[in-house]
Amino acid sequence: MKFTKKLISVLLALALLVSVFATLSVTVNAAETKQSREETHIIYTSGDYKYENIDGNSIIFWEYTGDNTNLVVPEKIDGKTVTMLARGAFYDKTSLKSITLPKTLTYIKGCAFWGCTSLENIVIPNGVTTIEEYAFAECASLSSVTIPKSVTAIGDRLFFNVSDVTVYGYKNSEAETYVSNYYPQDNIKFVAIDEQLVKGDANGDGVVTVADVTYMQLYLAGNKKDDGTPLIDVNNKSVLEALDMNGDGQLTVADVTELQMYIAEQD
Ligand SMILES: [Ca+2]
Ligand SMILES: [Ca+2]
Repeated sequence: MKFTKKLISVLLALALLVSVFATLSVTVNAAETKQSREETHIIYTSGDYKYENIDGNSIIFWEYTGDNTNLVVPEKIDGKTVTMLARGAFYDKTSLKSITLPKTLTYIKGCAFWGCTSLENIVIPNGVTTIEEYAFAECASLSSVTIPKSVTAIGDRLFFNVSDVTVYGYKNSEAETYVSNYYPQDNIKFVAIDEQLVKGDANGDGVVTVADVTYMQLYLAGNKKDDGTPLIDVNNKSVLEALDMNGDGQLTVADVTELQMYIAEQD
């Protein structure tokens, strides 16, 4: 009885050790993972693409087997929508210099671009929610990554063994938080993308409505914000451009009229 108990505890300890080791090797060696993962998944081939069929409509982009330098990943393969990049999908694609990812993408698994040593920049499409750990590890030439607001989860050590990367993203986004907490700090920086101003959106709420007409009229009447500054900062070039409806370089009552006409046309 005692012996059995001891044996069980030894076995448990061994199992724990094995599982810890397995986790480590998954994280560190994407190539090994790739071989073992195909055994438990049914993978289809379409030209240079391999994919896993999830539900008959959506697919996981499993692997790219070509060697293009510039690649556009399609939104659909064999009529099915690409929604996810598999673990190590572009592992060691050393010839890949640029890649355009489909707008349909929502999830990027770990180590997706591990070892893409020629890849210089990448734009993550709006709609992606998660980028898992080590996605850009060992991407020696990578200089910029654009991360949209839709990304709300980013895994550990995205830029493992990569230096001098600029992450372009939005203020107060997960990308900004991630970069500010990143270690080591010296090789990664965050640059905020200017919010695109909507034509005619005087009050800056993202939509153009009659409220913007009123706001512009209040501005022209000399109303100020609580802090004493004008309601509209016409010294900000992009603000002026967005609100100068007739394009004469000034903000006047003529622009209010144009805005009213513009809104009437939209309805
Ligand atoms: Ca508005
Ligand atoms: Ca004007």
